[in-house]
Amino acid sequence: MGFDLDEDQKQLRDLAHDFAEKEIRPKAPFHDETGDWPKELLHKAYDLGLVNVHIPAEYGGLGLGALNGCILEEEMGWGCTGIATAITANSLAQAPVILAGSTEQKKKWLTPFSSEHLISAYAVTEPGAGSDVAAIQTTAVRKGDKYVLNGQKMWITGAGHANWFFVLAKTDKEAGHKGMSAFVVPRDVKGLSVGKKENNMGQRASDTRGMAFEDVEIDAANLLGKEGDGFVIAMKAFDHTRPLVAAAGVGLARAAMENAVLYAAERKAFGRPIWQHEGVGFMIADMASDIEAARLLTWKAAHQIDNNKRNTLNAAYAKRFTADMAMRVAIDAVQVFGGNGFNKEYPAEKLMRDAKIFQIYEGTSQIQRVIIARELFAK
Ligand code: CS8
Ligand code: FAD
Repeated sequence: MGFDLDEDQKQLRDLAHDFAEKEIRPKAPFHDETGDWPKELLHKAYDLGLVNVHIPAEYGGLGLGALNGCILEEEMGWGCTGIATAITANSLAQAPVILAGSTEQKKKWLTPFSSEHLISAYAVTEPGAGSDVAAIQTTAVRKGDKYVLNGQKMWITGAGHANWFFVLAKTDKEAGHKGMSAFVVPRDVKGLSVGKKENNMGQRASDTRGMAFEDVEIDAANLLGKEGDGFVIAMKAFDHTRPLVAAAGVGLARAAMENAVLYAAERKAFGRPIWQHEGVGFMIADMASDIEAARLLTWKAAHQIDNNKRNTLNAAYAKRFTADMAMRVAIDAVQVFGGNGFNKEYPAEKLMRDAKIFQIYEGTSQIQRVIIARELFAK
């Protein structure tokens, strides 16, 4: 077992870091202020090969694997997690196709990403059901060689720009999670509407919207796996994407800590730099050690994917620990900055607003604990 990155991984990290420093960071305040979609940055990231890296090589991707994806994601998250989420959300919608799609489906839905800048979005959550995925109400009814979808989705990242959606719907309303099926829904189908961009607290560069399906007809060939497989496909996708989300949280926490270190070395109180007051120095020592721990948990969860091991427990460890850690570190960074921490001219307040969503999306911190407890007691 080694903890050092190999030369290829270092190059990947440096490429992503350079992009985050020179391209993402300078534009982040503008996108935070306006909520504008960072289209230009997405295109640049695409041209540099920083997007869709996990698509297998036989379907036109780089097939870089989960650990490499996390290395890349941490740097982008260090740049700005709103922009990083906008850039990376494709991977969440693509994961079910990679995991459960037939060869034909993978060719059809994944290969085009290699020649065009496309967006895909993952549509599971509904106005009435987020944590409780089995309680969604959207239905898909088979009619000949079509399915007809009716229902609503909420909080769908990238929905305003997506070319296609992964959609979870009920094909049997009486069968609980066993009555759920997974579909790919192209954007340009009749009856599909996408709402306004939500005005969120943080990660404001990212696009989140509600959606509605009114008698939306899609080809039956767009069903992933079999009828009834949808819930497990969605869960397996989370196992693959939660480490990625955790990696972005590590990047955010690192940015908050770096800012806190610089400020605490510069700012004086009672005749010395504030870091030399134990109350401040210890806060920063906790930040540094928690970030290190979060990265190791994240890399382990990703390493398990790359080694074909079930990682449900470790993905939940990584997501829970990192989300709570990033929030705590960002709050403490505001504290280190004192009054300046509360002011928009300084970096800490944005990091604190951006951090909060890590405890909510991709399964809340409470849901990660539910998963951890169930996995432990199942043993
Ligand atoms: O409902 C589950 C859950 O995970 N809830 C959280 C929902 C969530 O995470 N939503 C996120 C939406 S997407 C988002 O926010 C994107 S943000 C943008 C970021 C982009 C960056 C890339 C639950 C609470 C864990 C479980 O629900 P239950 O209804 O209690 O189901 P269970 O009884 O646990 O399980 C039912 C069956 O499914 C099987 N299962 C469960 N998990 C797994 C995994 N792998 C394989 N199979 C799984 N992980 C389980 O074994 C049960 O099988 P049975 O054979 O039926 O007994
Ligand atoms: P609820 O499920 O109503 O939960 C409310 C509170 O109750 C939470 O604190 C929760 O932890 C707690 N709670 C619920 N059940 C339990 C329990 N069993 N034990 C303990 N506590 C519990 N979804 C998508 O499908 N695709 C996306 O791309 C996407 N992107 C998002 C982007 C943003 C910016 C946001 C805000 C959300 C996004 N989501 C997306 C939805 C997100 O995954 C859900 O908001 C999240 O899973 C929580 O669901 P909910 O909002 O319905 O809260």
